[in-house]
Amino acid sequence: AEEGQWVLMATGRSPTNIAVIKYWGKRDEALILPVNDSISVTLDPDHLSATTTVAVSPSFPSDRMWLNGKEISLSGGRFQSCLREIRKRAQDVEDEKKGIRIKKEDWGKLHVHIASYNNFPTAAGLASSAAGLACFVFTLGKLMNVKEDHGELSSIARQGSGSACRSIYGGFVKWCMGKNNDGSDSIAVQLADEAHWNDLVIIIAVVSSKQKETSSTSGMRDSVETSPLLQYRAQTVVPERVLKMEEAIKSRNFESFARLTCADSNQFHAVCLDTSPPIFYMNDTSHRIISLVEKWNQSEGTPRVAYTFDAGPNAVLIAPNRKNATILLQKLLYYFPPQDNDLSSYMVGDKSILS
Ligand code: 2P0
Repeated sequence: AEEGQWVLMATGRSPTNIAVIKYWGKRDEALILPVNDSISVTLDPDHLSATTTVAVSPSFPSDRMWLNGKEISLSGGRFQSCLREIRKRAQDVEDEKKGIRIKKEDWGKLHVHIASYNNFPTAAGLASSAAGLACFVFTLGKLMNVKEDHGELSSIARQGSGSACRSIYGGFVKWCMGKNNDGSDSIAVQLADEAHWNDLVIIIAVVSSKQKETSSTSGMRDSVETSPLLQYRAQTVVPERVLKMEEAIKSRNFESFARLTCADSNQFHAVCLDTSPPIFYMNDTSHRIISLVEKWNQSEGTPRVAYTFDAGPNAVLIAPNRKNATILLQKLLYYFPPQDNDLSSYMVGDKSILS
């Protein structure tokens, strides 16, 4: 490269995460501060993850971003917040091989190019913003030699998309809502690492590949403004449930884990129904999957599998082991034969492998 034409790059990969205690509702829209704690499982990066390359060069006249090869606008406030927060913490960088030296005060003058890919079709409605924003913050931090710990990075990712703060860690993660008005204590912490309870198997049943009709951001705003159930959930139900879920995860108590996961998914969707106008994320197929699992669990007297649904109709099913996952798959294939076109695909794997 000519003098001043150098390019410095960093690449990172972040998986998406599935909440078992749901985040739904903000107490501060700008800083993205939630009304309750949430807990999630981070998937293996080989599946449902974002890979992002961030490049910086004096030859870039502006910040630009490409998602799956298509340029997208960076004008939204959330990306800008993450970019600003990382830039503020940038340190000196020296690459002797390339003869590049960037002083920390010079980062403000340099523009970035960001290229991000999801390894799962975005159209399937599963690729959440969580993996993308977490990856962007983490990789940009690496490029700019940011020294902050994971907690601080999670707080920056949170400002890109709430659920993104949980994807900064693998394993089981809790997003603590925090008490402060400035968001300084609204961070994610790891409850248990990737190796813990890795015989769990996660199956994602893709019920619909259509984009959801109500975005999470506007849906939860409406819920905060209109749902009395949301207030009760945030103040009374979740605090106790979070403690029980932490205990269930720690002791690998699948029965408790499954009961709490299903109950919390159902309450989240009840809050959606309690919203005015009501929000319907699940469809008939989702409801049939719930019935199938509930009947099976009840006939066995103890949960064989847990279900949870996010802001869309796709089912996330969690089994305690391969045996139960296999039986579940047989049931799904029997009741939802692939030619139905109802349930278009299954993704199977343990919590660290989805294939
Ligand atoms: C969750 N969801 O805990 C919940 C459960 C969907 C249902 O986090 O506005 O994309 O960017 O903070 O993080 C989806 O909401 O919303 C979400 P913003 P986000 O995973």
